Order: sequence, then structure tokens, then C-alpha cells
Amino acid sequence: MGVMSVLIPKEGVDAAPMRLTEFGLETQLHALDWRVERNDKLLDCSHLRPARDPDAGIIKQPRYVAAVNQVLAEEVRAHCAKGELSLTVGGDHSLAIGSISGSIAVYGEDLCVVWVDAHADINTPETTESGNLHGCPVAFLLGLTRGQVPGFDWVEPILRKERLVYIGLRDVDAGEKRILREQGIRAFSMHEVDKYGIGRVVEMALDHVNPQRNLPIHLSFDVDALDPSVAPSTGTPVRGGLTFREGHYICEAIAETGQLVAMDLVEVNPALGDAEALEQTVKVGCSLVRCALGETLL
Ligand code: 6HN
Ligand code: MN
Ligand code: MN
Ligand code: MN
Repeated sequence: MGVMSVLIPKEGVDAAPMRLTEFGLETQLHALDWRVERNDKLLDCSHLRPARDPDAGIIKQPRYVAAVNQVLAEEVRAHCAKGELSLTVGGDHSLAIGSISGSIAVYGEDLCVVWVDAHADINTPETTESGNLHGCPVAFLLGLTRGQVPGFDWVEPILRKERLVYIGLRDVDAGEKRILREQGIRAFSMHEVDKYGIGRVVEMALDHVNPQRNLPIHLSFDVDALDPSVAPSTGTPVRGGLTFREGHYICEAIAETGQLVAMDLVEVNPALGDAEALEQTVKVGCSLVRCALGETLL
């Protein structure tokens, strides 16, 4: 069918990639006729940790996160350049700075990003209340942070806001709401999912970023988009999320377009919850990836 690479950055939620692999993600993808080329370059990132990495304002570990993302961007770029689908298993959502920088380096301004998340992850150094970079990746990609965070000068913010769409939002910081409004970014919150149903929402989301369904798609899937009853082992759970089927529907609909070129699966945290919660979360993560890679297409 095709070629896929698994890139495995380590940031905070570092045990997750191994858990998904142990659970059989690679074998499951082989069964779907994918040739899997595993890339473990970032399974251990400790060599990239700078000796000194003082906070930048309240932003934590800026140089370390930047260095990991810079390596990730080059790995994703190289895989995409060969026409391979690049799957990045996280790790936290800050890794999307690198993964999307990599895919956009190949596909340019055509690249559409479908961001599935409870959160908008569009905080800037001015708006962030936590100082956690996993709440900021979109701001980097849109060029809203330029020059403000040490280590990130290499990021080329060429993602166009017209090519970005959110699904699943329900916990957006006040500063983020202002940015979404000011930038006119299209977002489908859980309110719209309830109102229109997931089928209409995905159709409207794709109509917005990819009306002809002919542009390449990068799917950035944060498992906390799902309801915590479906994916409990995650760092920032928020009630009232996507059901099991709604999450899978999004992946299936994107598979159906035939335009998926890259995917992130992030924020599975094996340290949170008991063994049962973890198994449930890992299982659902694997199954989302399989659906995005065409498992349920007939
Ligand atoms: N995620 N908006 C909050 C923050 O800290 O900026 C939460 C971010 C969550 C990020 O889940 O990928
Ligand atoms: Mn995180
Ligand atoms: Mn996120
Ligand atoms: Mn999130």
C-alpha cells in the first residue's frame, strides 16, 4: 500500500511510543499492507538537552523543546520528501512544531492541518498561563511567536490560517479565544459537534481547508479530544469530549480523502491512571491510527 515512518520523540510523556509499539501498532499496520519503517532517532532525546536552559519568561525548557523539534522537523521532512506518510507518535503536542514544520517544508502552502483537540494550543509567550510549550505549537506555526522564544529561530512559520481547522475544542484559554477571533481561524467546538453531528462537522471542516479534497492533509490528533471515559491516560483531560465513534469517524473521513500525508498521535501519558486506563488509552490510540491509515475503508 505505502510506506510509513514512525518517529518517536520523547517529551514528558516519553513512555507512550513504546507502549503503542508493544501493543502491536507496527504489526497492526503491516496487516493493513503498510510497509513500516520505524525511526527511533528521538526515542531518547537526552543528548539534545542543553546544559543550561533557563525559563524564557514563564516558558519552560525552551531550548530543549526547540532542539528536539528541530531534529524531528528534519526527519519528517526527509520521510515526506520520499513520498512516505509520516506518523509521529508522541510525546506531547509541542512536537507538532517539528512535525508540521517537516511536512510543510515539502508540501508548502497547500498543506492543510486538521487539529483534533480539547485545546487550541495557540498560546503565545504573552498569553500562556502555564508556560508549557504543548499549549503553544500552533502559535509557532502561524508565526505569532517569532523571535520571542530562544532556540526556535529555525521555524519557518508558513502555515496559513486558512489551511488550519480545529475539531473538538472545549477548553480554550481567554487569550487563545482572542487570537482565534482576531485571526478568524475556523474552529468546531464540541458545541458544533452536538449541534450538527460529527458527519456534518467533518464535512464543513474539510470544506473550509480543502474544498476540492485535493490538497495534502496533516492530521494532528491529541487523544484528549476524546472524552476522558474513552481515553483516560492523558495529562489535561476535559469532560464532554468526542465519543469513541466520533474520534474514529474523523480519522476515517480523512482516510477517505486519500490525502493524508502526515499524522501526529499525542498526549497519551502512561504515567496517568491505572493499568486498565492505560490499556484502554493505548488501544484507542492504535485504533485511531489504523482508521486514519485506511483500516475501515472497504
Ligand atoms: N495539550 N491551554 C493550556 C495551556 O497550558 O496552555 C492547556 C494546553 C494543553 C495542551 O493538551 O496539547
Ligand atoms: Mn503535555
Ligand atoms: Mn494538544
Ligand atoms: Mn489537548
